[in-house]
Amino acid sequence: MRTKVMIIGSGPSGLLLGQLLTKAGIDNIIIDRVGRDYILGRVRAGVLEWGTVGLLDEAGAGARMHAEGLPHDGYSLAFDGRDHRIDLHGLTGKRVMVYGQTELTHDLMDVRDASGATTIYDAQDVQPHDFDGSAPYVTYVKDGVTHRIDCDFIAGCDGFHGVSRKSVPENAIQNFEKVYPFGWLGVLADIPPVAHELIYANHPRGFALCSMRSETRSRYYVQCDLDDKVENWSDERFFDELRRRLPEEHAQAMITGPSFEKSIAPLRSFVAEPMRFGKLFLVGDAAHIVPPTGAKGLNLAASDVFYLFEGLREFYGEKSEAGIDAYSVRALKRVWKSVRFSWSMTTLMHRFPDTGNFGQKIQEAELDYLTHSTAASTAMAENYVGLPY
Ligand code: RFL
Ligand code: PHB
Repeated sequence: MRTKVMIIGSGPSGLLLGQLLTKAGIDNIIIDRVGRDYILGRVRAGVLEWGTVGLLDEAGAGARMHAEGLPHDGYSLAFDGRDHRIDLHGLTGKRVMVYGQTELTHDLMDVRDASGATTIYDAQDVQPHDFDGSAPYVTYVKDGVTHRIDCDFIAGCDGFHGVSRKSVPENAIQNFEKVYPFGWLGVLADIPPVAHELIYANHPRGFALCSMRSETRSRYYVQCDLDDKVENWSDERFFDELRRRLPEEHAQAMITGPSFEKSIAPLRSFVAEPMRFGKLFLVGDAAHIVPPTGAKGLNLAASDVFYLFEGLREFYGEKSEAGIDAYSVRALKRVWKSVRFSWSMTTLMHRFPDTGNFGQKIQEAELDYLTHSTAASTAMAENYVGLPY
């Protein structure tokens, strides 16, 4: 079998790239080691930058998002018992869209199915080969039989634990990493969100976030210890802790109910450089991870896809390699700015084990400055709605 672009990974990066390529008439195959239902069972991102919204529209996958997603013009920073709104739209003229990654992935899978493009699920031992030469190919095992697909390019859209980055010789890649000394415990419950907009709360007991998936489904998080276990957190304990970390008016207004998903995620900043190795491109979480505090992971995956798609379209349409040659440099410039923003929001909002009450006071002073200086809140808002591509 042969295709132009072989895409490893059927998460948001792989599906979005695949759909943009298909719409541009560039033949591609997506391959994933797990199945559709498993991918749709993962609860992850919830906030889309407007650039991501535009790319989903361009891919022809935006209809349900516009019908069911919630455009947000601001969010709250809560600290020292009070709540301060960051007016995203007033400060930047832009807004974000609250729409779950699960829904977005579902929509992209549906448009791909409708396009007739090939997706191979439940493939074992997926391996990219010869990407430093002129004839790359991918092998995989399905139902006990080994298959080979030849291609012009391989897009490694296979997430942080995927095979693409691991296939690059160690001396050709440089990794930058910071692991944070805490995690996020998240719950999903069919209860109305405590407020119409997201609340990011700094509290001496630790960070908390009130997000949502719809008017009737809430997504809430509390900072927890890295070695904590979901089994230690009954719904009752979770909601008690969440309430304690929120300003009184929200704590009192909060409606609780049984959760149907509960999980702990570690927090990490990670970047691999470069993002291109001959005919192999790393895209999205395969190349970089940000802590979720700035809501940037999925949005960075989308901007990588934009740069790579432009490069491939130029290659096939205009026979120019300029775009693919520039991919890594262009993508990394934006990646590092989002890595910086996510790190700074994480540092500002969480309780760190080693900084004590001094650290808490410094955070409160910075939050007070941020929420009262138009210059500082504009800088924060500009990063949150998404820097230009
Ligand atoms: P994914 O989604 O991990 O998809 C990778 C796909 O590759 C497959 N795969 C393989 N396939 C073949 N062979 C192999 N060897 C393979 N290894 C892996 C996997 O099965 C999978 O289907 O990466 P992608 O597409 O780059 O997308 C990245 C996003 O998923 C991620 O950045 C976001 O979820 C991060 N994130 C958030 N991002 C935001 O922009 N806004 C948010 O509000 C936000 N909140 C979050 C988040 C991530 C979280 N967690 C749990 C990590 C909240 C959380 C809690
Ligand atoms: C979410 O809704 O899951 C969410 C929202 C904002 C973040 C992180 C996660 O910063």
